[in-house]
Amino acid sequence: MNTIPKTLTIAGSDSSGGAGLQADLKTFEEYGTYGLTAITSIVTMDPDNGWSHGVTAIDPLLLKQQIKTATAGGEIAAMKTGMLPNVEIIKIVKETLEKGDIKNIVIDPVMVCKGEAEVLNPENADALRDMLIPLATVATPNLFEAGVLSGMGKLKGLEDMKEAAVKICALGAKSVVIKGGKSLENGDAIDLFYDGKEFEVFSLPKLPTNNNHGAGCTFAAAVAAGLATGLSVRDAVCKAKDFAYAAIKHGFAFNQYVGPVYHAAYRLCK
Ligand code: PXL
Repeated sequence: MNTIPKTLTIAGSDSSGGAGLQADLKTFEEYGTYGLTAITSIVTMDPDNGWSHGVTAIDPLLLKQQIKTATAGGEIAAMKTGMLPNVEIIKIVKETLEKGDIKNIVIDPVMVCKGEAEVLNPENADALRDMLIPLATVATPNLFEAGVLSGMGKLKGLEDMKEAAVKICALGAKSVVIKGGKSLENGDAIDLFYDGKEFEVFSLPKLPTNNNHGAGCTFAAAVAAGLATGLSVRDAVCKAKDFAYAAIKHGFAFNQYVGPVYHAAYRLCK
């Protein structure tokens, strides 16, 4: 029997390779899991226009067919969601997860691409909150997304993060990790984990680099892969923090506009 744990990402494609399902698949591989994908959207970046992003949603029927394909091989040990470009697609993901076959569900509530100020689609945030957060084994919002999901707006420090974490679990997520990353103005790169009962702060020194494109996707994918390999949620989050930290530390400049993380760094760059 094949005992290699399977991991599925339902996410957007980032042809520049740092974020999206490319980040997820590379991370799944690093953890020794067998990665599967269903593409929700294709993101392109234009070097002739200041790296402006274009997001093209996949036909919903095509997403359904991909999910059918990816789930046709038996048990999936863990899955994660990434960019979900519209409410119809969020609904398809909800219906997939409600079947109950996948036990470990990481909801990464992607609302913006780095460097793009606009929220992808305002009604998406409500649909993510109402349809997917209640199904999450663990939700992995960044600081901005946690502010939106909790209805608190801009989160300014650890106390705000704690309040937001409680509110996000009250929406139905079993646990949440808020990726403060380097977004808090003072101090270290702080991530806050809350399992519905207790808080745990994961803190590492901020790295002096802008080459961190894909860090959020990589972190969430690492949590999913950790769960797939049998770690507890808390231990999966702890290992994911180290995995993402190494990936950011060894990020590189792809061109003048973007610097992705290096997904193999945890294994290769010690
Ligand atoms: O980092 C957010 C993100 C998620 N998914 C895809 C992306 C991006 C940002 O560029 O392209 C596909």
